[in-house]
Amino acid sequence: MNGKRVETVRKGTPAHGPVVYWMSRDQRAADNWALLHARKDAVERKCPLGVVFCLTPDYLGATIRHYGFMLRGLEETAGRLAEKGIRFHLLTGDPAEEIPRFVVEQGVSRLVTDFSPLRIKREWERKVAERIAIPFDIVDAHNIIPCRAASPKREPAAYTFRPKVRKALPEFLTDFPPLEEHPFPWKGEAPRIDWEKERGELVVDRSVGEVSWLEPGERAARRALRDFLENRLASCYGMRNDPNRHGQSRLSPYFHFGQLAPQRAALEAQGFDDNLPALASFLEELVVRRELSDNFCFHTPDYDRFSCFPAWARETLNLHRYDLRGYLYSRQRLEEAETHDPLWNAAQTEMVRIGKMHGYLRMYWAKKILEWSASPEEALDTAIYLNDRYEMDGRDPNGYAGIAWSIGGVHDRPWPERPIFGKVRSMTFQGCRRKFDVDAYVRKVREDGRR
Ligand code: FAD
Ligand code: FO1
Repeated sequence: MNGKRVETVRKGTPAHGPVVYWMSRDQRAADNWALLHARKDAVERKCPLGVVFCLTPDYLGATIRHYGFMLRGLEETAGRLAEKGIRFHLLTGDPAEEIPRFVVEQGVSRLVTDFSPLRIKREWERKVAERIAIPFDIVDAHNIIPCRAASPKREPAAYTFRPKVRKALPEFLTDFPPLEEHPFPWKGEAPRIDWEKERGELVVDRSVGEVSWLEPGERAARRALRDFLENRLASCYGMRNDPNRHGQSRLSPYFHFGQLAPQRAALEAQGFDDNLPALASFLEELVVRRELSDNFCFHTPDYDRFSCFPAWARETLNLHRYDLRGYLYSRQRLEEAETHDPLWNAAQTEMVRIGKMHGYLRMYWAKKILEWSASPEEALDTAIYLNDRYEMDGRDPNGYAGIAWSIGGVHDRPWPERPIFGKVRSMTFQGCRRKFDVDAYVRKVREDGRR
C-alpha cells in the first residue's frame, strides 16, 4: 500500500497486543486500505486483529433512514470480517470516550482509523489521540489519491485540481490486494451482536422513514455498480441532466457509508470503452469532483459557513443582501414543499419521500433556497439541514461542497450580475424547461405519491 495514505498521529514501538481498526467512514471489509494497513502490522507482529465501530446515536441529525441503512450494511460487513478471523466489536456512545476505554480494556497495541475531512471525526481523533499512549495511524481509505497527498492547499476550482489528479492517478489507482484470512485469532468467544435489537433500541429520530429502493451492504453495492456500468453507463449517462431519465449511477449512498470504495468503481469503470464520453464524465464526477470536496472540507474548517465562500462571492452577496425577494419562505414552508414553484416542490417532495434528488435538480433546489431566503446565511443553514435530514447521502463532504457551490460560488466563477444572486451563478425555471420536460417530472412525482 502506498505509504502516502498513512498519517502517523503517534509513533512508538507497539507492545504485543491486538491491532484494532476503528472503522467509521469506510464501512466495508473489501477494498479497505485502513483495514489492510492494520492487518499488515498484525501479521508482522503475530497479533490478533479487530475492527471496532462506535455507534453514536446523535450523528449530525441523522435519522433512522440513515442508521437503518448503515446498521444493515455493518451487519453484513461484521459477518465478512468474522469469516476472515477478524473480530468485529460494536460500541455505543461518544467515540472520544469509548475508543480509549476499549484500547485500555483490550490491551490494544496499535490503533488505525480511516480518514474523514469533517470536523466531527477530526475532533474525535484529536481527543482519542490525547487519551491513548499507543501508536495511532489515520489511513485515507476513501480517496483514490489521498487527500493530504492530492494538494497541500484548498483548490479554487476543478480546473486547478484536475491536473494534479491526472498526474497522481497512475501512482494511486492501483488494484486492491484481497483480504486474506487472519492467522492470529482474537482471544475468547465472539459476543453475539443482536443487530435487530441495536436498530430497535437506537435513540434516534424515527420520523423520516427508511427507504426501500436501495439495498444496503457491500454485496448490493457491488451489484449496483456492475448494473450501472453494464446497463446504464453508455445509454443514459449522456442524459445525466434529465431527472426523467435514470441516467445517474445512484451510488452515492454506498460511497457515503463506505460500503463501496470509489477506487473500486474507478477500477471497474476503466474496464469499459474509454471512448465513451459517458465514461469520461462519470470518472470526472467520481474522481475529480468527489475528491475536490474532500480537499475543500479538509482545508476549509468553516466549510458550512458563509465565511468559507470566496471573497468575490461574499462581496457580491453582501452587496445584494437587501435586494427585494419576490418570494420569501420559512424553513418549514420549504420543508413542506409549499412554494409557488411546482418543479422545486416536486424535487423537495421526492427527496423527502425516497431520500434522493437528481443531481441536476440539487443545484436548482439549493439556488432557489438562496433566492427565497431572508439571507445567504439562512439559506445555507436551511439547505444543509434539509439535505442532511432527508438525503441518503447527506452529511458528506460532497454535500457541504455542493451547497457551498450553489449558494456561495465555491469552485465556481463570477457570472453576470443579477438581483439577490449578485455574480453567483443563478438557475431559472425556464432554464430547466430548456433542459428537460419539467411537466413530465412534476407529473411523475405526483403519480408516485398516489401509489
Ligand atoms: P453520479 O452522477 O452517478 O456520480 C457518481 C459519483 O460521483 C457520485 O456518487 C458522487 O460520489 C460523485 N459526484 C457526482 N457529482 C458530484 C458533485 N457535484 N460533487 C461531488 N461529487 C460528485 N453528494 C453527496 O454524496 N452527498 C450530498 O449530500 C450531496 N449534496 C449535494 C447538494 C447540492 C446542492 C449539490 C449541487 C450537489 C450535492 N451532491 C452531494 C453532489 C452530487 O449531486 C451527488 O453526489 C450525486 O447527485 C449523487 O448521485 P449519483 O451517485 O447518482 O451521482
Ligand atoms: N460514523 C461513526 O463512526 N459512528 C456513527 O454512529 C455514525 C453514524 C452516522 C450516521 C449517518 C451518517 O450519514 C454518517 C454516520 N457516520 C458515523 C459517519 C460516516 O460513516 C462518515 O464517517 C462521515 O460521514 C464522514 O464522511
